[in-house]
Amino acid sequence: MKLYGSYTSPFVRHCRIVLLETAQACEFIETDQAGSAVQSPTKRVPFLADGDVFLTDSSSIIQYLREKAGQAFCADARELDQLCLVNTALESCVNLFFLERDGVVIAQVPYLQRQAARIESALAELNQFNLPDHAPYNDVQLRLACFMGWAKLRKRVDFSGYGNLEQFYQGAQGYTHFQATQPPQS
Ligand SMILES: N[C@@H](CCC(=O)N[C@@H](CS)C(=O)NCC(=O)O)C(=O)O
Repeated sequence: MKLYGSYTSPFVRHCRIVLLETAQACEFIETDQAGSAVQSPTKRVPFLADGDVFLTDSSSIIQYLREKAGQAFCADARELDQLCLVNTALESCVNLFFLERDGVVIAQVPYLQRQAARIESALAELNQFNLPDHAPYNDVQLRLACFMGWAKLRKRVDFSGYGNLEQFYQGAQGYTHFQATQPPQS
């Protein structure tokens, strides 16, 4: 089994945590944008190859890894919806990051302002969640922790108004597999 990704991607980090939690052997192949552009139809990381199986989204990869280990991914539609909410905010955040890096001024584009507003409204909703302060974490919580770690690293979100999320993140930092997958801090 081979997982293709970068050490900074929050989507890839979640997959790496699940690999550690399920103790499955998997080769990690560091892949940049040029690599993903030719190897995956999404032109993004992560993607996973395992014999005949080729998966191109972190959520399907995590479901696959959990299934292989005899574990549940999302327990029900409500939990899946929570995961989608975290993902919606995360994908908007990542898109705005790449656009700004390419010189786009978010404040000048109404649709991008909508994306920025979506991130804040999703965070306000996530801040209302009942979140644990230590492991075990479900995949919604792992995804949220990966999102927060990435947003902090890239200085994309001011979490000071989201006390519950901050408290949750402090707890997640004590989780061994979260620590082990920390992105390079430079
Ligand atoms: N929905 C995808 C999102 C993956 C994603 O956005 N990956 C980013 C890295 S954090 C990427 O490869 N972006 C490159 C690009 O958009 O060109 C997933 O969950 O795997």
